[in-house]
Amino acid sequence: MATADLKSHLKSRCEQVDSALESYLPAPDIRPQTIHEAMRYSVFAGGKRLRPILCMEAALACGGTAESALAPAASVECIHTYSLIHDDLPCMDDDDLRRGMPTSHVKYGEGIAVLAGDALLTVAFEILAGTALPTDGSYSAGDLVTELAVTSGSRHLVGGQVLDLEGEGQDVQLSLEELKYIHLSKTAALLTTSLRLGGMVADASAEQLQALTDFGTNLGLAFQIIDDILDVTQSTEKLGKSAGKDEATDKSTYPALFGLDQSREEAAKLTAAAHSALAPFGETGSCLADIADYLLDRDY
Ligand code: GRG
Repeated sequence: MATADLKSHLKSRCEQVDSALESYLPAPDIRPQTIHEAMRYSVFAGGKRLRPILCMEAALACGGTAESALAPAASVECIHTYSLIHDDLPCMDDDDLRRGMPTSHVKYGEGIAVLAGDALLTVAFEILAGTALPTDGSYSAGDLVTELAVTSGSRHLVGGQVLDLEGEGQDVQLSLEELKYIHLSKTAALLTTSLRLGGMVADASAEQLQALTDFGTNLGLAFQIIDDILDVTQSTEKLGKSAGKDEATDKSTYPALFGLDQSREEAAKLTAAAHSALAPFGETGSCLADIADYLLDRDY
């Protein structure tokens, strides 16, 4: 797909995701209003909606419809937004800006920010549990919930954050293997699960689910390297979050360990591996392939 067409396709997917989120999230006038406003504040602050879009495109690639994946798509965006809110807290990365807006704790205070994250984490499972699945399909709502729970918990998202916290500080230099492990847990796991949930809704075969897993793993690793490159090369204004923070905090990243050129080469190699993983889909995998290229070339 030409870049302009892909951009307009992604924009219309974003609109679908936003209207699904609008309908799934508790209304802002439900008591206690503050928490529902705070949940919506962070969810609708912007964001690329990458994870929900991958979920929908994976469903299409596996022969289903993008619309049938809207519930899991909304649920992974809730998990992602929760992780951003908590990651920005003073006890974690201590950031004031996210998605171009003041972070949740700056706007609502730390207590409400913690609770908004908690509430998004839990509503994600409520939304996911309500997914309509093919009646004669191979996957149950329990399979979907287990998939998201394992990825969100101590073995992946939370676990990656633990290693990230432990790896902070001037006297700690992470090895490449440790860095890759953090990237797999913090970034690649949720991208992969987004794809797999889309696949499950479309009753994917074992081979298709494995292909989505391989695609998501390579895409996720590339995505994090690009994210770390952008932290060095782009402005806070462009990114909508504090730029230059990794260098300022002496964080072990790909660019810090290997420089920008080698990091770009590695991201390109991983993107090529992501493409190869899509082979079983043939032409139906072309949108996922285009998204991988688009993410490699992104500037925010
Ligand atoms: C469980 C508190 C907690 C954290 C888990 C996922 C995570 C660890 C922390 C979130 C912050 C972070 C740097 C995650 C790495 C993945 C990443 C680059 C996220 C940014 O994702 P984008 O660019 O964000 O898709 P938008 O705002 O566009 O949705």
